[in-house]
Amino acid sequence: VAPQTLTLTLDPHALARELSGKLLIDGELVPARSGRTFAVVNPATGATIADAAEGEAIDVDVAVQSAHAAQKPWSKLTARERGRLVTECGRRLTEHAEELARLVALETGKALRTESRVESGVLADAFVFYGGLGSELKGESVPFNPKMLTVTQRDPIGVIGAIIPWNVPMMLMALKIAPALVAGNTVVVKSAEEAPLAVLRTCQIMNTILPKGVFNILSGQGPECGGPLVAHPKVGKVTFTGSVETGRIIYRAAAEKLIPVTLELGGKSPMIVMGDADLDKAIDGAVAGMRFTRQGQSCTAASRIFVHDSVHDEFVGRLKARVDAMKMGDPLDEATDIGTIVSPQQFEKVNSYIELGTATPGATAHACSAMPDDPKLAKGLFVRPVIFTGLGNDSRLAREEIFGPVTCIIRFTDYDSAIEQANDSEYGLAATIWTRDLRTALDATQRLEAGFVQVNQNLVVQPGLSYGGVKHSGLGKEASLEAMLEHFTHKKTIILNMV
Ligand code: TXE
Repeated sequence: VAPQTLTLTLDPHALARELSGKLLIDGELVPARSGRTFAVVNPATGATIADAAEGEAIDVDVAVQSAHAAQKPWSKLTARERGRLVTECGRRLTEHAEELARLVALETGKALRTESRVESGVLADAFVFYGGLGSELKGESVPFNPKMLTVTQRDPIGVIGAIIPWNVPMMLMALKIAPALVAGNTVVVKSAEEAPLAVLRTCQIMNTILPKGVFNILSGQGPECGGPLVAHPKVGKVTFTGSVETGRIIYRAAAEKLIPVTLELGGKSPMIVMGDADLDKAIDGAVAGMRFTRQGQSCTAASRIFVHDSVHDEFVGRLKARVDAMKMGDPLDEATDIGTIVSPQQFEKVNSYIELGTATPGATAHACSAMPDDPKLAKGLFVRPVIFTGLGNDSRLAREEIFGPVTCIIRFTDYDSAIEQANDSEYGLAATIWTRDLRTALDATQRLEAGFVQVNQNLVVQPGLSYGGVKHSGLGKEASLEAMLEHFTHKKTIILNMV
C-alpha cells in the first residue's frame, strides 16, 4: 500500500464538479459503463451542482468482482494491521473534515455549523474507534472434552453490500464499513441518489490508504443499482439504512439468497417530560432530540413529545421561543442554524403532513422561526419547523414517520398512560424520559420498548454505543463492538482431537 495524499478543496462547488460523473471501483474514479448520469441538486437554491454517474447492474458486477478479488489478500492481513489502516483512514478523514462538511452541506442542505461539521467529525471518529478493535476479533475455548481442544474463531463473511440513505450519509456509511473492513471483509456501497458526493469523496480519501478493491462505491437509482447489489451472488451480506418499505424489499431479496441482513429503518421516537423535570434541560433536549437543525430528517427525531399537564403550557411556550430564535438560511453560512429539506419529494411529503395536521379539528400548528429572505434562496426547500398541540397519539402525524421538522406535543396526566402511549407505535428505535425522580426513571427504562432509552438526555449516536431498533425500526445493531462481531463475521467452531 503506497499512501498518497489528495489536495484539500474547500470550495464545495469546485469539488462537486471534480467528482462529477464518477464511481469509484477498484481504486479508480470511473464513469458508469452506460455513460449515463443524473443531476445532483443544491436544495437551498435548486441549482445543479454535479452530475452523478448512474451505476447499473454491469457496474455493480465490476465493483463486486473487484471487492471479491481483494477480499482474500485483505483477510490475510492480521486484524491489527487492518485496524491500523482503518485508523489511518480516520486520521486522513480528520484532515479532510472541513472539506467533507462543506460538500455534504451543499448536497443535502444541512447547516454547516450545526450539522455537517458534526457529521464529518463522527465519520472520522467511527474509523478511529473501529480501527482500535482489531484485537477484539477473538474466539473462545470451549471445555467440551478433555481430549479435544475446541475453539471458535471469527471469520469474515466476504463481500458486504451496503445501501445508505441521504440524511447522515457519511456517518451512516462509516458505521457500516469501518467494522466490516476491520473484520476482514471488503465492501461495495450504493449511495443515495440525493447525496452521492461526500461519500464518494470519503471513499476516494480512503483509497489513498486501503488496497484497491477493498472499498468501492457506486451511485445510482435504488432498484437499478441497489437491487443488483443485493442480488449479486458474490455479496454475502447486506447492511441497509432507509425506509421500512425498501427494507422489506431488501429483506425479501436477501431471503432468496439466504444471506444475512442488518436493517436500520425508521422511528417515531417518544420523549416523556414529567411534571418534576428540569425544564431548561428538557427544552434543550427537545430542540436537540427533534433535530430541528437537520430539519427533523432523523430516524431518532423526538417526533412525539408527551408532556405532563402541569408543565405542558410552559413547555410549549418556551420550546416555541427557542425554535423561533433559530435562524433558517443558506446551509453554508456560519450564522445558519437550520438548513433545508433534502429533495422536492421530501419537501412535498413534509408539507402534506403539515397541511393534514393543520386541517385536523382541535389541533394547533405553532410554526416557528422565519423563512430566509435572501432572494438567492427563493427556490430553496425550506420548511418552518412546526410544533403541533391538540393532536392525539392516534393521529397520522403521531403514527407515521414524517422525517421533517414536525413534532406533536401530547398532554398527559397519568404516567402509566404516557408509557402506554409511548409504546403504542409500530416503531421502537429510541425513547427518552425527563424526570428528577430516580424511581420513575428506572421504571421507564424497563418499560419503554425501544432499542435505546435515555434519561434526562437527548438521543445520542456515538461509536461505541450499540444502536438499532426493535419492532419496525429494524434488525440488528450498529456502532458497537458487538455490531462488528455479530454482523460482519461468521463464528467458526474448530475441534482438534488429540488422540
Ligand atoms: O428511502 P429509501 P427514501 C425514511 C423517511 C423518508 C422515507 C423515504 O421516512 O421520508 O424513508 O426516503 C435505496 N433496492 N428514511 O426514499 O427508498 C435508495 O437508492 C435496493 C429513514 O430516501 O429507503 C437509497 O440509497 N436499494 C432512514 C436507500 O435505499 C434501494 C433514512 C434509501 O432509500 C431500493 C432515509 C431497492 N429496491 C429515509 N429502493 C433512516 N432510517 O434514517 C431504494 N433503494
